[in-house]
Amino acid sequence: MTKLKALIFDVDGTIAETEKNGHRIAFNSAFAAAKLDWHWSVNFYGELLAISGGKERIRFYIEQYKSEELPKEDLTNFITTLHLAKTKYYRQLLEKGSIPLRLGVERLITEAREQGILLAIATTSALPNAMALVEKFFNPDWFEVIAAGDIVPAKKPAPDIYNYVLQQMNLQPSDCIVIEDSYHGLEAATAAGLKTIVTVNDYTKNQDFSNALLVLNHLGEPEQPFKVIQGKIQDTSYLDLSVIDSLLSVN
Ligand code: XBP
Ligand code: MG
Repeated sequence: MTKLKALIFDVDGTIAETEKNGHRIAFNSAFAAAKLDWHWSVNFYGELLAISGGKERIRFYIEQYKSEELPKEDLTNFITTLHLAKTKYYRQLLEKGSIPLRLGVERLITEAREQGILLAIATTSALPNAMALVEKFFNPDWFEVIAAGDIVPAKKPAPDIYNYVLQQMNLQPSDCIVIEDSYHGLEAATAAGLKTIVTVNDYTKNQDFSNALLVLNHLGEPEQPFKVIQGKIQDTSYLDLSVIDSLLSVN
């Protein structure tokens, strides 16, 4: 019988490739609408991803690169307003289908639901963004908890969001597996005592995932096999619950 009780998913970069063609574009649209000549290129945005959270990322950028342009007193309000506009643009991009799910995500979520495995979301992104994605592709009722953004004091790599999910679900870390895409996300889950499978993307593929149970290029499908980047796994082309069970039985 399976030991697993719940799968906890990160959103950005894990459920969908949201960063390059989603959040980044939305930040740039918000800058343009505010008549700021700021532009975050694909490569530069990769550097900015070291800062978790959209509001925190804007603040870092201003402090590092644009400190002379803006009045310090109104900075928090200014960032909040800019980020609200960014959220609006991001949701529009999701609505029009610019942000597809990653390979294997829908299959694994469907299998978990069929087998009575609980589902949860733990993301740094703002709640309206997480909800828009869940509403577009799934149904909020499928998830025991959708934990997002400012609901906890400290964002990833702090473990707060994962501790919150565990509390809300009344589960132990050993009951769950996390699916993440980034070093920050892995560190957050690991610090909460959770075992993590990482599916890398272009922004995260060179990061350190030595704490992960398994590192893949994506979750795979029967006809579109994954590549195993780190870890041992039975001979298969895609990650399903039986593979997760076999991983849990040896780790
Ligand atoms: C995601 C993030 C977020 C998004 C932007 O990290 O860092 O900040 O880039 O989202 P993770 P908001 O995948 O580890 O949760 O603008 O909504 O904050
Ligand atoms: Mg992520």
